[in-house]
Amino acid sequence: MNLITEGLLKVKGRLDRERVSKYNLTVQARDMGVPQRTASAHLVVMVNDVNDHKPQFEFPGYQAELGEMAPVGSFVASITATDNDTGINAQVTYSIVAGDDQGWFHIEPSTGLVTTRKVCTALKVHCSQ
Ligand SMILES: [Ca+2]
Ligand SMILES: [Ca+2]
Repeated sequence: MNLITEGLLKVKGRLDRERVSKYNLTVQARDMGVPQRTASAHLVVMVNDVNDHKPQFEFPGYQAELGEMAPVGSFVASITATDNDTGINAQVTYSIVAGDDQGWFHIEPSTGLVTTRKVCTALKVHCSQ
């Protein structure tokens, strides 16, 4: 007759993948006989990510200077943000959400590279395609 007992493993607290993403556990089973016999097995626990971090910009603000009549496609700035999550939870896309009503600037969604879309004069009122 085989006596089968279950070893149920539970977590004691909240797991944080950003601190520990993988646990290598060694589990031991022992009988109550004399002499006592034991066996061990490995249990690898992978912690799945949840989207609990927002993207963070490298700097709180950016400043750029452009020459008057800079040609279309001129480099303005390179914006970088990182995200401590993983996979799709860490994928960052960039967009300009305010301050560019005239459409002077373009930001590359995947890289954060900002370039000019139009030729702008210093007065900012004469922009042409
Ligand atoms: Ca995230
Ligand atoms: Ca996370």
